[in-house]
Amino acid sequence: MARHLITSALPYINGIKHLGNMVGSMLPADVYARYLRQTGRETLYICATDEHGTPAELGAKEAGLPVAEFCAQQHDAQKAVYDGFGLAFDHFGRSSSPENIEITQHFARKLNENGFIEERAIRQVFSITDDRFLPDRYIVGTCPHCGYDKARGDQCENCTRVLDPTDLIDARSAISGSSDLEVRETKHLFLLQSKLAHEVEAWVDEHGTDWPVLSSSIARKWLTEGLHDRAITRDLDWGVPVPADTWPELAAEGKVFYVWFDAPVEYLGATKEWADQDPDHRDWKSWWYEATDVRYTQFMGKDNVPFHTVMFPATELGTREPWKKVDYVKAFNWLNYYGGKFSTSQKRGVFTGDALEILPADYWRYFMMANAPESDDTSFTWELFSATVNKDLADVLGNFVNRVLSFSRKRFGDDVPAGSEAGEAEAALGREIAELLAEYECQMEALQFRKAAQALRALWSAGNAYLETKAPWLEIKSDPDAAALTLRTAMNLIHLYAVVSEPFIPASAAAMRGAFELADDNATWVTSDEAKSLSFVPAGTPFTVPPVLFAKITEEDLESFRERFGAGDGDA
Ligand code: B3M
Ligand code: ZN
Repeated sequence: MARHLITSALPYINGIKHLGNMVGSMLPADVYARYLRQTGRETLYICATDEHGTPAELGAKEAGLPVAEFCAQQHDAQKAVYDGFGLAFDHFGRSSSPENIEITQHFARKLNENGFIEERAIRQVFSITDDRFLPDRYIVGTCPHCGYDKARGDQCENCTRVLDPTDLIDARSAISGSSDLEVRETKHLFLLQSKLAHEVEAWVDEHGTDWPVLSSSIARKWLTEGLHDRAITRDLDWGVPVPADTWPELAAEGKVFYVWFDAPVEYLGATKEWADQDPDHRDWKSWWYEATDVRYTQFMGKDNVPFHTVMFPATELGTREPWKKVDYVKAFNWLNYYGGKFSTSQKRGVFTGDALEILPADYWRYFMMANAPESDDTSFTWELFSATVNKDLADVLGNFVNRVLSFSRKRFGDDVPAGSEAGEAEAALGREIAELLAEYECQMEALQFRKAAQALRALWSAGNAYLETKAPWLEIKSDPDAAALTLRTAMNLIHLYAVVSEPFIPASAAAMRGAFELADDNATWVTSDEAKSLSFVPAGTPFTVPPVLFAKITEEDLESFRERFGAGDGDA
C-alpha cells in the first residue's frame, strides 16, 4: 500500500495569514491527512514557514527587529494559530533551517554539475536613495500586463504573471518610496530552465493528466508561454548562501538564493527536520529519494501553481537524481471577502488569529471546507458564515447530539438503553448511512472537499430524519422499549458522526466521542458493515451529555463581527 506524503504551500513568515490563505493550502491538506490517517494509510503531512526573501526582510524592518529574531517570533506566532486551528502537521518547519540550507545547496551544486546553472552579468535596479540593489518586492509599480498599480517586482498579485523588476511601469523603491533608481550591472546565477523545458513538458504530459483542471491548465499555459532562464540568486542579507566551494566570488559578495529556489526544497528540508527530531521517524530520504511507494499530494492557491508544476519539477529533474516529484496538485481559487480580495498587505478580511478570538476553530474549519473555492472563487460574508454555522452545525448536528443524549438521560438514566430489537426502520437507516458514507469516502478520495462536506451533512441529516420519523418523545408514551431502541440507534449515529466528522471538525468530534465511556474505543474509521448495523455502542454503555456543541450566532454577534471586521464597505 502506498505511503502518502502531503505538503501545503509554505506560508510566508511575515504576519498572520488570512482565511483565504488557509482555505487554499493548510486546512484542506489537514483534512485530507486526517482522513488518510484515520483510514489506515501511512501519512506524512509537512509544512513550514517560508522565511527568506524580501517579505521577511521588509517585515523585520517594519517590526524594527533583526531578521532572524523576527522570523523566530513570527514562526512561533503562526504555529500557535495553526495549533489553535487543529492543524495536525507531522512537522511544521522553517525554511531557514540548517537542513534546508544543506539540501538547497546540494540541489544547486547538482544543477551546476549537470550544466543547468550559468553565471551571468545582469543589469539590475539600484536605488540611489537606499544605496542598494532592489530585488523583487523591494520594487513596486504598475503591472505591464493588467495595469494593477501595486504589482511587485517578482509577481503581479492581480493577474498572477511572474515579472522581472525592470518590467514595472512607474517603478519605485518599497523601502523609501524613492523613484531615484538606476540600472547597474551585477553577477547572478541563472537556472537554465529553457534547457529543461521539453523534459518538464513531457513530465506534465505524463503525470498531469489526472490533476484538477485548475492545476493542469495553469501548468500548460506556463509551458506554452515558454520556460525562460531565471535568476536564482539575490543581493540580500538573509537567505540560503550561495555555496563558496562552487561559486567563491558570488559567495564573497554575499549573494543568497532567491526565495522561490529554496522554498520548495524546504518540503524536503522540513522532512529532514522531522526525521532529525526523533530517532523513531523514518529516514527522511525514504520519503523523497527513489520513493516509488510514495504518493505525493500538494495543496496550494492558484498563484503558486506555476512554481510547483513547472519550476520546481524542472529543478528536481535537473539534479539528475531520483527525487520524488508531485503526483497530484490540488489547487484552489480565491476565497474573497464580500467579492473583493482578502489582502495581507491591505489588512482586509478576516485573519486567522482574529477568527479564533471570536469563535472556535471547528466553526471556521467546517465553513471553509463546505465553501472551499474549488471550481470557482467564492466569497466569505458574515451572513453566509452564520447561516452555515447555524444551520449545519448548530441545527443539524449539534442539536441532534444534544437532543438525543439529554432525552435519553432524562428517561432512561446514565447508560445507553437497550429497548427492542432493531427493526425495518433501523435496517433502512443503516443502508442509507452506508450509502452516504460510501459517497463521503468517494469524495474524500477524490479530494473534492465541498462535495465531501455535502455528503457529511447528508449523513447528519439522515439522523435527524430518522429521529423525526420515529419520534421517541411520542414512542415513550405508548412503548418505552421502542423509544429506547430509537435512542440507542441515534446514539450509535452520534458515535459514527464523531468518527467520520473528525477530519473536518476534530475538536467537536472528540467531544462527541468522549460522551461515551466505551471500554475499548479503538475505532479509527467505520466500515460499511458497521454503518449498516449501527451497533458499535452497546446497551449499558455509560454516557454523559456534553455541553452544547455549537452555539448559534445571534443577530447581535453578527452586528459586532460586521463592525469589527468591516463588511464589504471598503474600509475593512
Ligand atoms: N510562500 C507563497 C505563498 O504563501 C509562498 C509559497 C511557497 S511554497 C514552496 O503564497
Ligand atoms: Zn498584472
